[in-house]
Amino acid sequence: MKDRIALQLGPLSDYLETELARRCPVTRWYDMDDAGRRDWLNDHADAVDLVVTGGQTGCPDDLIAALPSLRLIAIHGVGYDKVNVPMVHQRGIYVSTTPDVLTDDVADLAVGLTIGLLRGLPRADRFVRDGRWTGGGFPLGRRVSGRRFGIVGLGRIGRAIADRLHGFGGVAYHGRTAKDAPYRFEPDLRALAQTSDILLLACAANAQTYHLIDADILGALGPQGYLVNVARGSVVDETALIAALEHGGIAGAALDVFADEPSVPDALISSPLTHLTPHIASATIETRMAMADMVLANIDALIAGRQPPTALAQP
Ligand code: 8YV
Repeated sequence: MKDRIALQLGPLSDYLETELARRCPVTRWYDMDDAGRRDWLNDHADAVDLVVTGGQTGCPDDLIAALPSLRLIAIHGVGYDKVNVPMVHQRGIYVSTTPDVLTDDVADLAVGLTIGLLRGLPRADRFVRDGRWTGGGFPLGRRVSGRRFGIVGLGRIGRAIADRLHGFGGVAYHGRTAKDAPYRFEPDLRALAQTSDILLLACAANAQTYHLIDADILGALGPQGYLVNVARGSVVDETALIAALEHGGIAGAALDVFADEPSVPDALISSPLTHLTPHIASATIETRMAMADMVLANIDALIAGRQPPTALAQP
């Protein structure tokens, strides 16, 4: 039987890389240039039955098409927006993700970003470090408790955010359907934005949610409203967001995800109204270990000829 080769599309933790290498030969796709990739595929394409990738990296269609023996795309993450799932499923290829284990961390970061944004924590920290405290007090922030929180997408992560923010104030949510949850469902996103002080994005990225938050929704959120995004950059029209921040259309935005990671528009970096983090919502030692173990469990199942345990359902 031919050797299985795993194609690794982006950097992974040392632990996951070590464990992966114990199971099969691994090739780092992201270390090769275009010519190197072409040559490598000429010699090895047929031997690749596994792709390991991150949620924000996914796997491009042309690479999938170039791998005739591919059997599993193991995503180290919960988002599968960068994988053409219908195309992959049509070929009987599994796509696995790492659900549940990252839910709490992502929800924790959403709350942290909310507090950081309204209370100005990044700037307050810099204020102390720069020795400016002796020259006077730090400007007042805005209160978090008692606010109206609007959550877009009440899936696992949205629900965990809602359960945490319920301790701070009123929670309402928008999604395709009402969920069995003790929070007010708002079928109209514009109305949710209008009646929320803080709009938090926790929906999946797909064609329906692409630029869901546009100039109109930001206008409904209004000059006193804040946006928090731990979903995907594609959910927000970044140009409209920048315009809203520049013209006082909204009060501020906390963003863990961006349209074109890892590049972040200068206008967001230089804005005094933003709180930015580098896509770290699931990035804790504990969660990344659990995510790695879940990726390995899916690979082990494939090797043993079983269905990967957290494979997306095939039609
Ligand atoms: C990770 C993510 O940062 O779960 C996702 O979809 O985007 C994040 O948890 C990423 O997948 C790390 O590889």
